Amino acid sequence: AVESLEEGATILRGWALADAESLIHAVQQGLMQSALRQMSTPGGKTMSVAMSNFGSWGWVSDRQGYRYVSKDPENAEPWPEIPAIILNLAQAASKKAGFAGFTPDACLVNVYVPGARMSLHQDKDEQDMDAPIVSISLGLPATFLFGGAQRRDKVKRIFVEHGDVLVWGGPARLRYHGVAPIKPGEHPLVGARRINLTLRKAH
Ligand code: MD3
Ligand code: FE
Repeated sequence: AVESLEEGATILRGWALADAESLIHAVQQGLMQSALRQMSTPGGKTMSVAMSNFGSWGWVSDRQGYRYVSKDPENAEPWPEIPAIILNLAQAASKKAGFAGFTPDACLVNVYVPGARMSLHQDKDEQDMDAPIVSISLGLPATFLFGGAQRRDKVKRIFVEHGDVLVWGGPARLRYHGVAPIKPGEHPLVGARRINLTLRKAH
């Protein structure tokens, strides 16, 4: 089912369900090369979400700030390639949502355990704000917080679960957003975790 949340924001419920096992397998393969790690914020706090990246560019955060880098700082190697199954799904979903020709060069892997959260922020580290962002949710469900153009704006809560794909672009691209603390639970394919794959055009 395709739902429009508002202009530029589309939820494709269950869009990734048929490929879920292959997606999870591909993620696990990539994480053997570039392992999950909890990054620090520029302010020195450790993020509750564990992260890694696939693609030509990977998003990192440390005391120096937020940026995209072409090599994993943990092993000095290029990040693993974006697995074809993930790339194809993101391209099909963005096309379905009205963004043809999306060519992501960055896939951020976010892994949440119960209690982990992501506070309200904007995604502003990419060079091409015309490209959408595609998010694939696997494992435990979550509540997305979808705000406005300013931090103080009212926030909508959107329940997302295993297999849901969200596409954000156009007027929704710079909205504040976040993830409420993940509730305890077990998912049959991934255990007590939520995996979010976020595909972007960084450069
Ligand atoms: C709405 N990740 O990594 S993806 C992030 O579920 C991030 O892990 C969340 O926000 C997660 O930066 C949410 C969904 C998302 C991504 C970008 C957006 C929603 C967005 C940009 C604008 C509005
Ligand atoms: Fe974000």
